[in-house]
Amino acid sequence: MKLYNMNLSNFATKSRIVIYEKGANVAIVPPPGTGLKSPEYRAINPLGKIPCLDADGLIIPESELINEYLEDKFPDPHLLPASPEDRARVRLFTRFHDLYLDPPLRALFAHLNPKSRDDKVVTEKLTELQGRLDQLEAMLAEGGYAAGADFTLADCALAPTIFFVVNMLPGFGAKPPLEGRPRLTAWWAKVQERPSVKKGLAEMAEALKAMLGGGR
Ligand SMILES: N[C@@H](CCC(=O)N[C@@H](CS)C(=O)NCC(=O)O)C(=O)O
Repeated sequence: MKLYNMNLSNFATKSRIVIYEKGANVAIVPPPGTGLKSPEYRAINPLGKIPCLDADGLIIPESELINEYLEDKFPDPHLLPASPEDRARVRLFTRFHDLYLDPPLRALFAHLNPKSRDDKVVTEKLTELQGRLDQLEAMLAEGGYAAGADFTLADCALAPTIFFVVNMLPGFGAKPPLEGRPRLTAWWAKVQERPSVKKGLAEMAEALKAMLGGGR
């Protein structure tokens, strides 16, 4: 089994954290050829996005599908709770992450450089993102992991994106994302201590440093 991966991708990091957490025997490899747009990679994953799992011939794109498959395939340690109700609670976070939290953040990536940024778009997307962070603050469990006492797929989804939020927002002069959000602050401190998360985020940090210092 192999995961097509780029360390800087928050979506790929979602799936790497699950692999690390489960100690699953999955090779982590870069996309072939020249990268995401290469014909070699498009032949494997026509969507052209990362991550993508090659489950011994079954091609599974989409990070959350990959994570659910890994959960089914390698149930120990489990990252979804037992009851349908608790599973729905966890999946609310993963859907919220993919559909609502990531998009405004992603829209800001193109405006990182102050010289070429569109201030109107930045203001709009920052407002949307701050609203999503308020919603997340209201959703998070108190004093534990995202959905309660246990570490779950919810934490795997949120941690890489909050890494970007924490590291990027100051560069836009935005309100610090943890300020006035005590649950998010407590969760962020706790989740970073989890060895699988620590490893995934360290890889992201290294890739971010390489990208920002590229060519020097
Ligand atoms: N919904 C997808 C999103 C994946 C995604 O957008 N990945 C980014 C990297 S973080 C990517 O491949 N971008 C290249 C592109 O969109 O062309 C998932 O959950 O896997």
